[in-house]
Amino acid sequence: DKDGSVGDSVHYKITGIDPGAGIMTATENAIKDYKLDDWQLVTGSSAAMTAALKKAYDKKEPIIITGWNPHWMFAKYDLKYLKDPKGVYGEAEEIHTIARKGLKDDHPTAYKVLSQFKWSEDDMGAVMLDIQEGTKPEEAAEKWVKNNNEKVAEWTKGAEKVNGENIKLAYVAWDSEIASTNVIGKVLEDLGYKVTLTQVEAGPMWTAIADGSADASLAAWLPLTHKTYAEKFKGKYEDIGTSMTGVKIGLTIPKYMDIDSIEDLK
Ligand code: PBE
Repeated sequence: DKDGSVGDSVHYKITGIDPGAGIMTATENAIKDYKLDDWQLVTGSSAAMTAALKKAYDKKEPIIITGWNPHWMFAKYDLKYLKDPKGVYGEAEEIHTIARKGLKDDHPTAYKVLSQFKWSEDDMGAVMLDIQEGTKPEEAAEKWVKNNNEKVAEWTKGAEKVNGENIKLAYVAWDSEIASTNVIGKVLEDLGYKVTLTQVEAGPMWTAIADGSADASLAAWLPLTHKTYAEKFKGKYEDIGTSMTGVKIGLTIPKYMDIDSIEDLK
């Protein structure tokens, strides 16, 4: 008898994001591994998910979403991850910078900056929150770059200015990657590049790096989140840097819900 259960209260739905996201694959695996047979992962987008979260949160209604850190939602709302005793969502996840083959020879300055790019959850959080509060991504990036000269100087150390060469960065419309891609786009622009930011789905993003139609992406989450993509394109891209460590994905709920573990969804 499941009347009055958590499942009942959310209609056995987990509110997800774009289908290509690694967290969606991980959640399908969680549904299998934890035997959540009645449950359904609903596809959408990051924006639709955070809108659903806001709507539920404002009314103190239950909701289960696919969440990740860094993300502004943890600053804005009191949320918690559901415990994952089976480790379906992985452990020490990192954000990597991936580049097309040949980037180092073709654009040594961009390659250098991209491989030296490294920042903290707080850094990214500041940009994300600014965007969330209505600032245009490119303006939020410009502001952050202006206010963080020292950090930017570390990324651009040894990088020589260029003269209008084109660089194409591919990214997915995840709040975290909108922030990082705009910031690095601005830094490369300041060094003299003409930068194009191309927003695509996760699969096409990896494909673009592998076939060389984009130069780099700051949106590779490894070792687990994008494992399928990394394996599929093995040998066809270069992993050139780790921009952040200690990131995380998992099922996320408001703290006012009184469950603690994915096991509690059964
Ligand atoms: N995310 C944000 C992505 C990687 C960055 C966790 C939504 C994903 O699941 O693929």
